[in-house]
Amino acid sequence: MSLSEFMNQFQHRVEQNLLLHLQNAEIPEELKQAMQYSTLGGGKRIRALLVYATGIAIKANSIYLDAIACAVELIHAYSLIHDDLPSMDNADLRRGKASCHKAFNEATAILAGDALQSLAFEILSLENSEISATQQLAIINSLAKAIGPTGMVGGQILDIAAENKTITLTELETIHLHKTGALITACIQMAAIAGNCQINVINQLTEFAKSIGLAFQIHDDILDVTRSTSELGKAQGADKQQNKSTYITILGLTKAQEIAVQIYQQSLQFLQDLPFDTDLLKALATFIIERTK
Ligand code: GRG
Repeated sequence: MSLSEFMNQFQHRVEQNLLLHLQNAEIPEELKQAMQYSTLGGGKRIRALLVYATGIAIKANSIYLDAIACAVELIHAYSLIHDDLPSMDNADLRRGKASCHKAFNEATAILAGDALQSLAFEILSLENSEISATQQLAIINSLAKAIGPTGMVGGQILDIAAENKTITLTELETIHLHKTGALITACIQMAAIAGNCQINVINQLTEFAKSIGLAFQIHDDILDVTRSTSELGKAQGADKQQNKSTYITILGLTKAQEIAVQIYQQSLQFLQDLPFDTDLLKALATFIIERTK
């Protein structure tokens, strides 16, 4: 399967599953509208694609992969809603349309984010005959850890604290690894757990994920200065406006681009000795550092 066939097929698949979860639940109308608005019909679905690409590589059961793919996209949508809030990045535009608090209001946006987060865990914890309860628990633990105080939310507070300050490259790497990398890493780890991988394989995939998660965020910072608002579907130059340190402000654009490529190449090394076909994962990694939005 080519990368574009894979992407089309599985972007559609996660979209359909998200729609089912959001349509069928009994949710108060205003909240449901806000949750659907921020989750459906937008986004590259990279996190879900990483789940499926890992699952395909290790031949994991696809029914539970659907639950994991939905969960990571719900968590991602929640993080974007909260990231855009006036008290955070104060962004008016997301995925080419008004951010959630602009389209609805701040209280609804906060609650929609909260509700998406809970829904993700509800879906992961639904009884499923295709997976053992022990695996399910490990998967839920992996996600909870990745997005909580020692993961994404921890990274977000470090990111806020670093505004208007000059920070070191190591400090910036720590922010990226937590704020963005932890969820990306969990996508791959959860699929690996669902596929009953041995610990050494999970560790190897985790190293790949950490590297590609870091390359993803460096490339995101590069796009912020090299692409237009209409190309990105979100405000261009947002990092500069908020006086944030990035790989570009610390090292300059050319060096930042070189480092993103180096980290991407390192990530591929971690796939080298794995005893299964990792072509889709490699192709997705390439997409991550070549994407234009
Ligand atoms: C307020 C409780 C509370 C938590 C907030 C906001 C937050 C926690 C964490 C933010 C983490 C965050 C938003 C990271 C963003 C990383 C990033 C580059 C997002 C863009 O991802 P893409 O390009 O987006 O995959 P699409 O739109 O394609 O899905």
